[in-house]
Amino acid sequence: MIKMLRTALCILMTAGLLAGCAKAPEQTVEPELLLGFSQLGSESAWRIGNTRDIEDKAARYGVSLMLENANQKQENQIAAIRRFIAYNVDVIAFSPIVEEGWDNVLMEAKDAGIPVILVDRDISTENEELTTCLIGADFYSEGVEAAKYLIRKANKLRLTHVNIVEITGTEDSTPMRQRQAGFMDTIKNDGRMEVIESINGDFLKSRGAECMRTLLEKYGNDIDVIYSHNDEMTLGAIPEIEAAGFEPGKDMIIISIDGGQEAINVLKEGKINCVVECTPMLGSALMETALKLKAGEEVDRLIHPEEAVFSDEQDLTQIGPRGY
Ligand code: GYE
Repeated sequence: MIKMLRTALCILMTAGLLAGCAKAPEQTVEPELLLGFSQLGSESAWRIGNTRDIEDKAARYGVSLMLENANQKQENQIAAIRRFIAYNVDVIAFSPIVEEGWDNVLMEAKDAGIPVILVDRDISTENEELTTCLIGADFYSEGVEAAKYLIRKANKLRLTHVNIVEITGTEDSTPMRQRQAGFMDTIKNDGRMEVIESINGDFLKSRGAECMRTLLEKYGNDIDVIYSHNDEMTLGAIPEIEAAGFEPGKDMIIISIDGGQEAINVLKEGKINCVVECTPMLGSALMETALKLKAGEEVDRLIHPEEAVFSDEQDLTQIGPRGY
């Protein structure tokens, strides 16, 4: 469904009309920029916050936004990009649900002369020319930060062997691949660390709960750590851990990624030990980049926002409202 924010459209009346002339011609001034954005879905607080931020910033920057939500389906995203091309938008942006399978539709955008911005997630392609840039978090370093926290925690608790279960995000998506890679690369030289199972939770709360039930049935008390690729799955897993008679944050170390308000509240309660921040506030960078492309200016190939780590090592009262 197309949602238009015609924030920059204004109608100038001619001097003739102002002078009271009956048949004054109207002159329409096109908005400075028409941006087509395909959002991948609404699976998490992160995603909803990201969509809201992009809508807000479009309004603030005077950008006319055509927003489509693909409801977690790549085919819907491809169809949306085709509609943006047919509509002849100035710039196309999209958050690819998975990395593979975009070359054909992006070639169509290129042939139509429409620049494409990747938002949040990356694609896998041989042809770098198909997109202009990526605006999104450094997921690899988020995985590294999660692992570094775990190593510090294991040192502090003097653990000699650590059984980890990993609940991963959407298969073949950039955050799933990179959060896993950063984490694995960082723990691999620490002989105490063992990932006993990686299970796919698709970034969804319901799947996080299901995965946790399966893991608890299989390993029970042997689980020392849950490394979850996003807050939603973590929030789904926690009640399952409690229902199985364990205390999350004490009997099991819980590490999450995103840093949405709900997870930060649970971190403050002591049921999550560490949350690596991933900010969804990409709207300003997106609008600025799209305006530059429209003006024919060069843009940076990669824009990573700054991100923090929140954990039980800090004074958590200092964390302000998260906004997502
Ligand atoms: O971590 C998760 C969302 O791509 C960074 O997608 C994003 C991830 C985010 O559903 O909550």
